[in-house]
Amino acid sequence: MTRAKGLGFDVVRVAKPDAIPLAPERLKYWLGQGHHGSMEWMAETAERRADPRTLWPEVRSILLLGLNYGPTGDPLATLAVKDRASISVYARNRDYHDVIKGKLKEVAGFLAARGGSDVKVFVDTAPVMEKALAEAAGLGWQGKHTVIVSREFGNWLFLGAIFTTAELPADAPERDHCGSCRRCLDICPTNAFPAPYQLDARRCISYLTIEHKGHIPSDLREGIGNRIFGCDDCLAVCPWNKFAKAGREARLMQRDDLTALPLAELARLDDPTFRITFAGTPIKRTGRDRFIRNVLIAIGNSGDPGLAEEAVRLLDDSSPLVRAMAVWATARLLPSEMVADQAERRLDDEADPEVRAEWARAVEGKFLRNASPAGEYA
Ligand code: B12
Ligand code: SF4
Ligand code: SF4
Repeated sequence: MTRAKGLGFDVVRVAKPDAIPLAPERLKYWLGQGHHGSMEWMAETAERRADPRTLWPEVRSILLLGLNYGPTGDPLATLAVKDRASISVYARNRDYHDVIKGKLKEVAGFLAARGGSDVKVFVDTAPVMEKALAEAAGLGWQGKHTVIVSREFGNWLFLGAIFTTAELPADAPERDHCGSCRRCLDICPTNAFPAPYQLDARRCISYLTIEHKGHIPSDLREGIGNRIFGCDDCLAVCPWNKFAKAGREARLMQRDDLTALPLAELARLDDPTFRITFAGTPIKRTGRDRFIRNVLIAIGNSGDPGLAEEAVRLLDDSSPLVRAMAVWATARLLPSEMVADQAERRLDDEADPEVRAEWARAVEGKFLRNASPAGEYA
């Protein structure tokens, strides 16, 4: 434990592999509702994910480690600056997977050498229900927004797990301290919680802007605002953050140059400049096209006609994902006769059916009235 803390982990606790008896049923229910959306890997790995002993039959104890990444300022401050991009706190510097994996390997190596046990390390890289196990180990409890809340660090903990064949004494589980609070549920801009403790990922901005590879359903675009990568709203409003401290891992501290980037600048990134700008961060993994799709949604939500020229320029992008959102953003910012003119110039050459459908709705003025049918790409 001392070793883990010396390496920068803020909390380390132990759970037994049989400590999450309710998890299999709850995971099954979540998948059954389709709440995982297009994250098929969640369904494919369900059996191993539901029970650590299926993933590794020899496991006897699981160390759950938390690394505090508490922000220094108000994480929601950029939401009000409409011509700037809001990037989630967790993505404002190095990819946490890389940072935590290295540290986990060091702790695991130490454990293995000291006790002669076998070990395996996991941070979001294997089918492990990290949150349920962390609650069982007493790191915190799964709040109504489903994320682990700690009485010491609030919402801002990354989780990692070390499986070991060593028999270690288990820690006591944490109990739920949400009480009658429902701040996280009420703040969600896209209504992603069908009930407390349940998240429909298909409506979550984090899923839509990071995991989802296709077009973003039109009824959810407005709620995204200027959040171009991830979302922190439900985390940031939790009253338990009053006990949070700023994170001390330098590689995870926010880079000021990534905190409020101008949308106009981001809209101009081509593939090489995108890769250079976001090298080493989690953002790089989405690829340029999905990223520009998100930036165009923010442009469409900016209400700033000065940004219309960026959207118009991207109407001729080689990616249909980008063209479709350029149509939407253009239709939100330009008067209808100008939208019709842009459509007329391009429709003859537009072969992609989804971009054509987007044009059809734009010309009908549906986006302006925000009356397009829900979830046409869902
Ligand atoms: C898939 C995934 C996502 C998906 C789905 C999120 C979700 N809630 O499941 C998406 C892309 C939306 C996502 C978003 C985010 N994620 Co994510 N994600 C994961 C991942 C890979 C798996 C989570 C999982 O198993 N989901 C399946 C469902 C079934 O799990 P669940 O919601 O926990 O289900 C429980 C509850 O529903 C509960 N339950 C159900 N009914 C009831 C009833 C009652 C009464 C009670 C008490 C409980 C209860 O029981 C279920 C089982 O425990 C984990 C890493 C990992 N391997 O664990 C990271 C992880 C959860 N993500 C993380 C983070 C940081 C985020 C974001 C904050 C990123 C961002 N800023 O954009 C957001 C937060 C959004 C949110 N409110 O959850 C961290 C959370 C750390 C923490 N402190 O908890 C993790 C653990 C990664 C890590 N290693 O640090 N994520
Ligand atoms: S991360 Fe944002 S969109 Fe997702 S559930 Fe939380 S508040 Fe809603
Ligand atoms: S905001 Fe309130 S309901 Fe949500 S996790 Fe925090 S304490 Fe629980």
